[in-house]
Amino acid sequence: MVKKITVSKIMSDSEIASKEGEHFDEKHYKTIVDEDADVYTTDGKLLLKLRKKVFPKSLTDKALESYRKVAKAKKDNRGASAGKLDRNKLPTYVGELVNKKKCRTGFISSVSGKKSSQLVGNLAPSNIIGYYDKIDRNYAKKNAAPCRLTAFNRDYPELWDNSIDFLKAADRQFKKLVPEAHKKQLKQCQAVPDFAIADTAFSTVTVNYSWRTALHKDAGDYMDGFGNLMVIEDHENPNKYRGAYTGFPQYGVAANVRTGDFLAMDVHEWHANTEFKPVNKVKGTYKQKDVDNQWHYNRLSIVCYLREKMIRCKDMDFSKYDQKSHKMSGGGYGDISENKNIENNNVSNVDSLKKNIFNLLPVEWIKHIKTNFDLLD
Ligand SMILES: O=C(O)CCC(=O)C(=O)O
Ligand SMILES: [Fe+2]
Repeated sequence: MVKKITVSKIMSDSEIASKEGEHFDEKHYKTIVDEDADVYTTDGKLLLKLRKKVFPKSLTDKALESYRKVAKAKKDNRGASAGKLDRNKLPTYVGELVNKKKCRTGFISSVSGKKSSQLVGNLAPSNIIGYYDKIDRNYAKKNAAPCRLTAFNRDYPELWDNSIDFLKAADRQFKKLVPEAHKKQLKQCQAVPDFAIADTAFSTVTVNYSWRTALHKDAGDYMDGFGNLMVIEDHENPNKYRGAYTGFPQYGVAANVRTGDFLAMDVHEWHANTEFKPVNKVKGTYKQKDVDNQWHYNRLSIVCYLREKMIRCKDMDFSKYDQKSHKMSGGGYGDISENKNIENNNVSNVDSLKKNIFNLLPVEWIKHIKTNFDLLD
């Protein structure tokens, strides 16, 4: 019999909502789940199911090889989950801040000196792969299809393909543990088969590397579905950790998800990670900023879900859109200048020279080049 735990609210809805973007440390939590268990709220709602060691190493290794690099690229659009604005976490192209909010801000570009039309938040080593349900901003004026590949799938199809068995295994856990939600999500997902991940109930995957999320609820995913989280500790990175539990602070309960484990979780409840606790001194060459922001630990986390607006592309005739626009994606996945440390021992001298030159360019230029020209990988 799997252990059953019942939890009640220790904070009111308005109290927890006021803490959006803030961190909750391990000491906040009364219960840390670290064994097979099902956790329900007192009103009978499923909060999480944890299952330890359900994925074999052969599958987690494949996913790790596929996602390690893309997960490390930093993005400025993770909103509240990236935490309260912190200068040391903002991209270098952000100059003076305009109309600053708790987790997002407008800004004057330090490159062009002009006010940007975008809002930014703290950088986070967190990226979206698989399929997406919004037009890429860069193609907005070009009659592009609303559903599309992400840049990772466009640029690294072989890495993507190599991870499908892992995603299928995640889908089997989802089906087994939360069958009703899986059934609904599978039907909705497979209604748009071009943008479904194989025969699973997922369209999209978020991959995070050494990232401690601040208090947030996930957005943009199918409301009647359920969240699926896996962790893989990167054996090529010696910076081991304890902690970084996935917690529901309103209920005082968190789960220790480690390599091979599966967590079914209600991502529409407030959640956040506890602090990373180092096991050893920092090993390897990292920029001070990476260590300051704790982006050096070996925790890869993977969230699988269905984008809720993908259904708009059911039976869509893509011929009315610009040719192949649904197979395009702009932006690339990397903020290259933030990722000089991405190890790539196989690049030739010319490639590494090219990379070094590009790394000297302002980030906005790199983004522009990556978006509009097929020059960079
Ligand atoms: O890594 C984790 O434990 C949580 C990740 C998460 O909540 C997210 O990516 O939205
Ligand atoms: Fe989340």
